[in-house]
Formats: sequence, structure tokens, C-alpha cells
Amino acid sequence: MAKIYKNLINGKYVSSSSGKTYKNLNPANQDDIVGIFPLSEKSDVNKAVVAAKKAYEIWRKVPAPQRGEIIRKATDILISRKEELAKIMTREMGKVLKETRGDVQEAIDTGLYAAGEGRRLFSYTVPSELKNKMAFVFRQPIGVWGVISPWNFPMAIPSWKMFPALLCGNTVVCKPATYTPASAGEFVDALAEAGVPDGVVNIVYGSGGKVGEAIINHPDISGVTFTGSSDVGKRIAEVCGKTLKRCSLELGGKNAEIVMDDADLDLALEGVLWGAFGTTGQRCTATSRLILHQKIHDKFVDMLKKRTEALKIGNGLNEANEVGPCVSEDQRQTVHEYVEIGSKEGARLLCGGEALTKGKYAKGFFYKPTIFIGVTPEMRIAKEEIFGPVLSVIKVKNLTEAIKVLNNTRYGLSSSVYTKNVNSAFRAIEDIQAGITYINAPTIGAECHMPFGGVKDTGNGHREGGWTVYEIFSELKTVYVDYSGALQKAQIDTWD
Ligand code: UN1
Repeated sequence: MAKIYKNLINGKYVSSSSGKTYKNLNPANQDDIVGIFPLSEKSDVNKAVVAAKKAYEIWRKVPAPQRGEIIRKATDILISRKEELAKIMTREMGKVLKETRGDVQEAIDTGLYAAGEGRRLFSYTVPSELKNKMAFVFRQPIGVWGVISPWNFPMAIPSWKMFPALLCGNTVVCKPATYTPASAGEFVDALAEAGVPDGVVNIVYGSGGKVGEAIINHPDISGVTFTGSSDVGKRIAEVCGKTLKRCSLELGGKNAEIVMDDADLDLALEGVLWGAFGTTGQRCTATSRLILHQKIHDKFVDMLKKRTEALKIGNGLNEANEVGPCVSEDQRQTVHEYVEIGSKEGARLLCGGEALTKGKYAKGFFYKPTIFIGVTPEMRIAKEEIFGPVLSVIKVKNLTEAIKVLNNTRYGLSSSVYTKNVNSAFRAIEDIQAGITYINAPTIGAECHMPFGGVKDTGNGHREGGWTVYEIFSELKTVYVDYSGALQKAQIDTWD
């Protein structure tokens, strides 16, 4: 029997107002029903926002260390349920167990950091320009946040957003991706079980068109945090811009790995396999382009082909498999469309390029890991985000050209350079337009206590993760305390 999930509104588990539901199916096996979820509408969002607004008045007054303590308890619950949660996630999203364990672990790490942040939330105390006067700044919450999260990191990303938002004293209304509602649901359950007061965390399941739109347009939502495509991000920014809502966006990527002629090729090979085909290429940090120095190009391509063709594809619940399915038939079709585009553009298919539809693959959305060689920087497969197991290989003459090619996209999230030359490494660090640069490591694998985000169309300047995410979810209050007993005029009076 599939588990029946309900919206969590004001501490109560409730059906959608229409009573409608939808089934969440396993992308590796469409016979497996992961859960049944409410298909909600605007009226459900309205109820959740009323609850969150009311709860905000209580929650914002709870001292941050105590908010942190509840977050720590929720994290303990995630720790104790890690294996079970990873299995649910593999069933609903498709990525292999090793990776879904990592996803839950990322939520755990984020929770532990947030719990500790309850005793920090540092700000500034600075000298005043006048005598007998103190000046300091502290952090306050903002209000009710709409949290709209993607399907590729079904628990990690909701945790990146909700743990810090809550720690700062905000309340939230969360809409998880329709493909992966269970992981977010389990995450919210852990918070409820840990003792978050009613209404502080609400979850409303349903489509972006109905639930997402209702959230971003609601006048009592003070901020929206979204991870997903740049096109949807632009729409959200537009709506938030009209009412001056806070808005943090984590959007697309077209990340590249550069391999120089002096690189450790075996190491670079492991990096590109993991970066390009881990999570079936469905990460915003995925290695989608491989920029090879001409001297090692042919050798590296041979090495890569051999290993890529040997990757084990299949249901992620089987520990032997390395690459799971695409999340949906739509996603698989998008991948295939890009493969057709690449072929038409004149790139050469090195391997893959087709869906796996027979035998043990028949009930899922599997696609062969695919590599194009002979890609030129102007081709669409070199510039557009595909979000699937497709790697475009571009040959270059030197580092200058490699960096130029790497920067030739509207995105700028992650990047990677394999070289043993320290000068090349530092030049690349300085000149690559991306929020994250790895040296001798793949484009994926960001650690949750470090700032995460990108430049150009990858976002709107915010950084999740680490200490920087607390900037997103808090407002600064500047305070002057004048204890001189006299009127002192800044900029006019002097110290004597
Ligand atoms: C994403 O793909 O949206 O660095 C996030 C990584 C992960 C997070 C990816 N820790 O690949």
C-alpha cells in the first residue's frame, strides 16, 4: 500500500480543499507507487499563509538558541531515519542509493550547522563617531517565506532553505517539486515531530501553476526562495519585483571541466565520470561540458569512452548500479531532443544517444550516458542546460582559450580545472566566471557550510549554504544608543 501524504497546515495533516490527489511514481519502475499526494490549490495556500503569519508572531520571539535546539532534534530524527529516507528518495527521484544517502546527509549537515548558528547569528558592533554612544547591528527575521524546491535534491535543497529560514525566526510555506514530494514531506514531518510550533512549517503539495503561483503572488508572503530553471526564476523575480518581496534564486548551470595537458588524466577521468553522469547529469552543478587541451584530447576521449560504456545503468535501489533513470518521461525526451540537436549541429556522437526501453529498463526512464565530441562553443549543446546524462567535449589549444570557451554561456555556477601547474590553476580561479571553481576535483560536491551559488543567469546574487544563507533570511536592524544625555549631531558635532 502506498503511503498517503497530506498537506501540513497549522500543525494539522489535511487533504487539499478539492480532495484531489495525485500518484508519485518511481521513475525506475512505473509500477511502484511511492505515495499519494494532495493536489492543492490557491485556497490551500491561503490557509497555510494565514497559519504561518499567525505563527510568525510566536516563533520570532523564541530565542534563536531554542529555535536551534528544535532544529537539532529534527536533525537527530533525520540521522536515525537516514537509510529509510534514502530509499524513499531513490524510489521517487531515481538517483542511486549512495547518492540519496548523500542527499539526506547534506540535510543533516545543514541542520547541525543551523542548530549551532542559533548561538551565533553574528552581526556587527562598531564604534560610533560620537562620544557616549554605541552603534550595533543585529539580525531579525523577515516574515513568512515561500519555499519552492526542485526534484533533483529532494531533501538537501528544502533543508538548505528551511533550516536557515526557521533558525532566523521566519515561518515557511513550502511547495516541493511535484516529482519528489515525499522527501520534502518526510523532512517537514521531522520538524513537526521535533516540536516546531503549529503553523511555523507548512507544506502544500501541488503544481507550480497553482500552488507555486499562489505562493509567489500572496501579499502576506514576505520572501520567496526558489531553486530551479532560469526561466521560472525570471518569472518569480518579476512577480516578487512588483511587490518588493525578498527573492533568492538558485538557477541553471552549464558547468565545464577543463583538463590541461599537464593534468593527472586518471584523476580527471574519475572527476568527469562522476560530474557528468552522477545523478544522471541532473544536477545544476553537473559537468555538462568537457574542455580538453588538444595534446591530450584523443587519448582522454578514448579513456572516457571505455569507462562511460561500462557504467552500470539501472534501478538505484540495486547497489551495483551507478546511473539511475531520468526523473520523468518529459525529462528523458528533453535529453533526446538535445541529442538530436547536437547531431544536427554537426557534433559527433561518441557513445550513447539513445533511450533504454527494453527488458529491465522497460518500466523506467533510462537513457544511455551520452558523449558528443567535435563540439564547438557556439553549438546549443555547448551553451544550454540539458539536465541529463549528456556531455559535450570541446577541444582547445591552451588555457586562455579553455577559459574563454568555459565562460561562453549565460550560466555561471560551477567549474573545474585539472592541472598540476599552480599558475594555471590560479589564473583559472581568477578568470573563470562562476560562483564555484574546483581545482583537481569535479564540478559537483559542494559542501553545505560553504557559500553556494552562481553568477550571470544562475541566480540573483545570493549565496545559499554556510554563513551567507543567513543573509538571505534575515533583515539587519541598525541600532544607535546615545547615553550622553545631550543632543549629539552626527556629521556636525565633533569629539571635543
Ligand atoms: C544542485 O544540483 O541543485 O554540489 C545542487 C553538489 C551538491 C548540490 C547540488 N552538493 O553537486
